[in-house]
Amino acid sequence: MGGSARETPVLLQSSPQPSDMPKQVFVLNGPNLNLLGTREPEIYGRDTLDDVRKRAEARAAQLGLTISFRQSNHEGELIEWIQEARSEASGIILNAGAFTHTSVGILDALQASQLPVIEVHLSNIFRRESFRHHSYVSLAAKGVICGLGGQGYEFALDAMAKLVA
Ligand code: CA2
Repeated sequence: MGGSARETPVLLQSSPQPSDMPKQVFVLNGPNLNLLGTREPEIYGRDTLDDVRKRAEARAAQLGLTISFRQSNHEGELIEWIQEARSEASGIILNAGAFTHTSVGILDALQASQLPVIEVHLSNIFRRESFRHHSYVSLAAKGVICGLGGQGYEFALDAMAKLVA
């Protein structure tokens, strides 16, 4: 029955589910990276960390990701952020600065997070002093990008978008 009567379309509207929401990536920066753009431009370039952050945010938006971009000079604070990422983020992009070469604590936190990790360095650590050739972070990283300056963060986001898709 009902012949020509049109059925009223029912709009099924559900509240946003985690899978509909943009995925968040933590972009964490370690000691002295707040000095970027002020000294040693021949090694680290002329961009400030704020310039790097703005470009990373723009790339993340193109990729449909949100980022939380942070810097700390304190190992414990970086470890707390990595622990926070377990519940708040889908992946971690990390330039641990000098802690890269020293911190088993950061390695343990990354491994405990079970999140995809991409390690970034502005400089090519393999063209520098031998103590920079070893990275604890690499043991927990899916991949490493180094030597490409601030652009490395954008490449890391491109890769992370695929890893968390
Ligand atoms: O190349 C990188 O991104 C590093 O992670 C930077 C660290 C260094 O200890 C690592 O071996 C490689 C140092 C960051 C210090 O950044 C400064 C920037 C401007 C002026 C002084 C320090």
